[in-house]
Amino acid sequence: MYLQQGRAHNEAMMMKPSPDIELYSYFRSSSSYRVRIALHLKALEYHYIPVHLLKEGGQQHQKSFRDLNPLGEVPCLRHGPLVLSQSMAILNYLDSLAPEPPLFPHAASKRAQVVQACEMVNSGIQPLQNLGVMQKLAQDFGASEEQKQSWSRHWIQRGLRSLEVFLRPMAGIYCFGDEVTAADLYLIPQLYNARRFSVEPRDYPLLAKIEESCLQIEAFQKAAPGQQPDTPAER
Ligand SMILES: N[C@@H](CCC(=O)N[C@@H](CS)C(=O)NCC(=O)O)C(=O)O
Repeated sequence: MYLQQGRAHNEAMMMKPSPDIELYSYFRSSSSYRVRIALHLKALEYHYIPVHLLKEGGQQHQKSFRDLNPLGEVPCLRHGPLVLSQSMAILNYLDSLAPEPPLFPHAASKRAQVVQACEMVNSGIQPLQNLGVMQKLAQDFGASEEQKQSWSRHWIQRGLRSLEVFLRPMAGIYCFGDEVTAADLYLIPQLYNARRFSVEPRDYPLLAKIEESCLQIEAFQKAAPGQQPDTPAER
């Protein structure tokens, strides 16, 4: 009974767009890319609000944006009075708002493993090569462009190597079996990002195969950095 009610509610939601969702995003931001995939997978309509991370000294540092996210990072999602940052919090919220398809498995052990894979990217790779870290390395330690690239490559390669090993026993066509989970939403943007630092996903055969499967899904295609309202004509 409750299940049926839940499903009916969810179906009604799927048909009814949620134009009151606003996503503050930057086309090339891998963390924003994760949330865009989730919104498209769940067929939730949203307003895209571009935050240019480089223009005007970085629009993420402007007061109007810091009032939303004091950390000055995208993504940031607004739904009515609720303002959320941190992709993990946002994905959890979206999973409650529109439970189908679920991003996190219900079984506790599987759910924890999916979160582990997400965090291997979210804590173990992305923050170490984030824009603010790169800028600090240059400003305070005089790191050259080449040194910054080499630094980033180190953390990306270390993280992807570990993910390749961790996911091996669990993977199917996606990170965990044959259903998309949040782990895929963290992996695919990180592989996009890896290429920007000349790390080739094909050096990680399992991850490359998962990427190929994910990129066949429309939601991943629509969320891609090349398809956003703020994607420049020439990059
Ligand atoms: N853990 C955060 C990471 C957010 C993050 O680092 N966003 C980057 C873009 S991918 C950013 O806004 N960087 C701006 C800066 O470093 O100044 C999340 O999952 O949302």
